[in-house]
Amino acid sequence: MNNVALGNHILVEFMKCDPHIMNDVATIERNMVEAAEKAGATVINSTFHHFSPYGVSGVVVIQESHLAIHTWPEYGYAAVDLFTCGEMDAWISFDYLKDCFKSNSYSAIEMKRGSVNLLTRNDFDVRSMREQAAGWRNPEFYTRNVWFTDKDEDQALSLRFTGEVFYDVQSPFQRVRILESTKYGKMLTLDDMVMTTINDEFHYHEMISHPAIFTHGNAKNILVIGGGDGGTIREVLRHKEVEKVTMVEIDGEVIKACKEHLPQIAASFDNPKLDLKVDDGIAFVKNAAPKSYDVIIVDGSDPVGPAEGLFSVAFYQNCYNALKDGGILITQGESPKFNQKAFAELNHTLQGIFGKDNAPISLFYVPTYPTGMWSFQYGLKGSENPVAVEKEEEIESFVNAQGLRYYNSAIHKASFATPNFVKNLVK
Ligand code: SPD
Repeated sequence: MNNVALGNHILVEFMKCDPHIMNDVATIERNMVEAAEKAGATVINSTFHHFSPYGVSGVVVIQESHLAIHTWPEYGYAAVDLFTCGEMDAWISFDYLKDCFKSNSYSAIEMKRGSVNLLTRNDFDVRSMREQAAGWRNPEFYTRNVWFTDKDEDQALSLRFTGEVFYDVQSPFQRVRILESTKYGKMLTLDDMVMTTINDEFHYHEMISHPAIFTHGNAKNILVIGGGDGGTIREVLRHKEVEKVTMVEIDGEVIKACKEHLPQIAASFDNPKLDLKVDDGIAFVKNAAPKSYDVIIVDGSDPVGPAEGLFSVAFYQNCYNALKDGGILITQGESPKFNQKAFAELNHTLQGIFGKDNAPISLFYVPTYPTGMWSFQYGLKGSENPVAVEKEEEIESFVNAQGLRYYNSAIHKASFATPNFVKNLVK
């Protein structure tokens, strides 16, 4: 009896693996490609995807078939398929991955696939098929398809990234990474959330700084809470009237990562007007002298992990106290389309502290944040009204002199126009 098979399939259970590796899409992709190559396979393509907050799925297509993986980091588990044809010994890949994933318990079942005695062979014109196949030959380098996803339970934004990881450190507060997206260039991520990318950072950093400073008109003493990538202080320090900027960032790893890998954003850490403190911004504001700042900018991350306290009533009450009369607070306000609850609660907090009509919302567009629609929220400790600012010429000459790419005098006013659904959310 003929028991020749077309393929060999090893179904692997890797258990008790390192959970951090199981959640690291870049490392898993590299290990899977290496596992294929070590067994002598020719890699054609790899497609890997990270799911937030955890899990990785991916496949390496090889000339000899494929290697696939699905991980459950929370269980330290990976389900791996090693499907091969021809002479390739997939057990070499198995041994390699077992070590890479630090699996302390594993099992495997080997199956023959496509028993030739059960199949009927069709006759093709082999010559013309070979010619056709030659036209489809893979480029010299295999192609990579690795995705980073920022999402909640219902909605996501995915960016394809090159697979290169420039920085990856678990700080006492969060996982700090610099990855490289194919469309938006290098990017900073904190705990799987996109913070900023080289190609669209100016949307955020120009809009967190200039409208508030122009509205104030004479901001000399500015406090920045968070902002570790340096983009906000870069923009603030463009204003000549600013005499001092105190920046309080809780995580020194963010500053280090961005200085090393995003120098275009982290461009102003050497400015003599800057007083940089690596410290807890929440405690700093609590202990700040009353009425000391003209403008307070809260450039924090989302309301999970170290930034959670940046969304509390106590924190904004302390900011209010630390602002001079006529001072302006501006804070990263989340998205009315992605996390409506945090967005609306923050506005209610600001209305409660600064007054119902003193908590305007500015909307702007960030392509790399989920839904793209994002906000800054204000607290006005005085009668200044950002929409009533009549400084068109002054703003335009600043914009031209500084080569700004998002902010201008029309955007200044227009960003405070809110759609009806947003008005209803914060009623
Ligand atoms: N979901 C993204 C919220 C971004 C908050 N801060 C970004 C830091 C840019 N300086």
